[in-house]
Amino acid sequence: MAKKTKTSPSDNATIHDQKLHRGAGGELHQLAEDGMPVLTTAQGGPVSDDQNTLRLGARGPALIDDFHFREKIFHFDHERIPERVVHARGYGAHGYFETYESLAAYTRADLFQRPGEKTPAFVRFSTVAGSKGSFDLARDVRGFAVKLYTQQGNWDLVGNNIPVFFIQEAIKFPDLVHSVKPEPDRQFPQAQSAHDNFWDFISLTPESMHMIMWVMSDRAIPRSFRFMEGFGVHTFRFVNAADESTFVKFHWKPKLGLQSVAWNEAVKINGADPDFHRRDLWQSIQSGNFPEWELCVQLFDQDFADTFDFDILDPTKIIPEEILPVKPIGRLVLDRMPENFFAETEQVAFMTQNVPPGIDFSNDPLLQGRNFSYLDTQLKRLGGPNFTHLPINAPKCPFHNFQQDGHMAMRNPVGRVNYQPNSWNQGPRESPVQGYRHFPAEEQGTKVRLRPESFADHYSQARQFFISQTAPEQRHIAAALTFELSKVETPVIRERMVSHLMNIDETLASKVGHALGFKSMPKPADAAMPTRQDLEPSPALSIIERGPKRFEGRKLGILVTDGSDAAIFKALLAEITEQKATFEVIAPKIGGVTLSDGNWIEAHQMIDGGPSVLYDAVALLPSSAGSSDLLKEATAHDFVSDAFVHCKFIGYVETALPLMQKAGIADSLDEGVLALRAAGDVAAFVKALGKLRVWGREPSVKLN
Ligand code: HDD
Repeated sequence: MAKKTKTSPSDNATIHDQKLHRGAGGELHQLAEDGMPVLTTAQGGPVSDDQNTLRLGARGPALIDDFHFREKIFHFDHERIPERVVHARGYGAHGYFETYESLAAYTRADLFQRPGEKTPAFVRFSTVAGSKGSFDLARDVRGFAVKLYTQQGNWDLVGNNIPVFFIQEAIKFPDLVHSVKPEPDRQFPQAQSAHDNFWDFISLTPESMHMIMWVMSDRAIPRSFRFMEGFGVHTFRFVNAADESTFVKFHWKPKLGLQSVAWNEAVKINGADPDFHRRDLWQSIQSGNFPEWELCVQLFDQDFADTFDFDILDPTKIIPEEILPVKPIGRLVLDRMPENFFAETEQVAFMTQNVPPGIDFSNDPLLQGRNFSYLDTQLKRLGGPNFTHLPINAPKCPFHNFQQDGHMAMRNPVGRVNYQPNSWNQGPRESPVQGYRHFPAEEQGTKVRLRPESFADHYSQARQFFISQTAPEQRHIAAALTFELSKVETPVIRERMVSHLMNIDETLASKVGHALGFKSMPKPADAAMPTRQDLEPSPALSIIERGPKRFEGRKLGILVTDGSDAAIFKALLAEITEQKATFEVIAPKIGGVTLSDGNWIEAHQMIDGGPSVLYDAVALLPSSAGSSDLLKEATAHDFVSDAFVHCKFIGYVETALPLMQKAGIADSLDEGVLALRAAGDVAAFVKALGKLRVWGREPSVKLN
């Protein structure tokens, strides 16, 4: 029998003539002949051959003895868990929330007590309708779910990038979702609302009209998760140590300002890079440009609620910021990508009912229904009641209870006591002082199935949203409605929908009706509340009004060829870096190009793989010879003409003119197409990029 060799903790060792390595935890790893750890089964058994199944003779049948093959395939066959019934496609990141000031006057929530306090966070962004593998730039609501691991347990603020919702009642949620998902007989369209079932349901559900205005706006096609707002949607309560309640609405404001893409662009991005939003978040965090949002609150009391035009429990209504300003209370920074997508982003379980002491619910019927729903979905998705044992879902504060057993229990009680009260003076105890106290709201009434009358005005805020938009944004809403309804095959649904628009804005309705080819306009839809209020516009609702001042966080696409002007190229890079923006070099070959000064530069994309829809602005720097070569490339023409049509800023050198001619834009140069004659022109060009788009160009290119 071979003799065991004694090993010291840090040393490699030999047992039974095997090479061994002691790991960080003191465990011994078997090493393969080349020094790498030996491949093992899930039971830890070393594997000799992972290339061939065990069979009877080289050409014979497989043998049932092959436990390694059986285990490997068994595990593979079980890799998938059910995708989320909504918000299936998502992308998450870790970070922290930092409190600005003590909010003790309003809430006893521990995370809001001390200025500068940092609370670990995990955020998952998502689309709603598409399945897990769908594309990022669907016209859709974006989920904005935040898990804050507070010292008093996890707080999940499960919001969206739109502050209102389609329905007022949770009982309608399955109908809403069924209608927007692929139709059940044909199972298409994927990740799209442009089909009969969705618009049928919507046109029969007038309460959805306000949300529809948002979803048809550019809010539903954000440029990046980093450039969108988030909202808690419902009215919640803050409750302080004296058990006094203040109503609160939560807003996340992106530090880099708002930005969306054009629909024509979105459609092309989906083809060029279906992972556009994921890649953007990944790249910015990996490169140290950490996205940031401010958490802002609207705080109000019952007196305000009583005098406000709408019911603060109605999730289809906002409180305009001009009426009740938002107060910044902290910032959220995302600075770390998950190490494993499945373990973290897929298995993270958000639940609206996860609130710490000091945060409570209102009677919003949608919120109350949500509080009932989310636990079920996690049980279904994650397979058992112990999903809180998964590291991504476990609280980061100490926790103690007598819950035990069940599938995959990772934390198990030790000792005799697993109940209370007990005589053994052991175990955790409830604490009326420190424990969660529900706000003692006084409630009374008869049991009814009734929608309050105060929820009946479905058009006033829909109109307010529309009239708060700038002219280009209004054009986009009309174009989006026209596009979506053009995909509806049943004329009566189109008409019914336009009859609702008549109640929102007659000009919008007639624009859409005309674009759909209506011979005459339908009558306005019957309204539950016949008089529409004429609300003041709220400029805070416009994306363009809330855009950035600088090009920071955006990306310039620089088209180069061999012989491109090195001085202009270098000046561009310097200015872009100074603006804290990024760039990609697009070249005829991925191998890169040699600039006019003889220096070689690497390309990030070859022309076919880097269409201009992937960039916020473009610079055309081909040399004379390069430009004439690009004349033969369809994707090079598209690069130029798409950038122009999408109203982007374009910087160009003289030698790019033949290419611009070929792309059909050389004769329509405007203030957004800037000549880069010398390095000195570059600063002015990069400064102009902060405006992001030349919307004045839009009517001439008929973008939508
Ligand atoms: Fe929901 C997921 C946001 C209404 C039922 N919802 C889900 C997610 C977000 C929202 C962001 C994805 C969380 C993640 O990334 O894992 N949902 C909202 C908002 C709503 C809303 C802002 C209205 C204001 N949801 C809503 C209702 C119901 C649900 C009315 C049911 C009555 N939602 C669910 C769910 C999901 C979900 C079925 C699917 C996957 C999950 O929960 O974890 O339970």
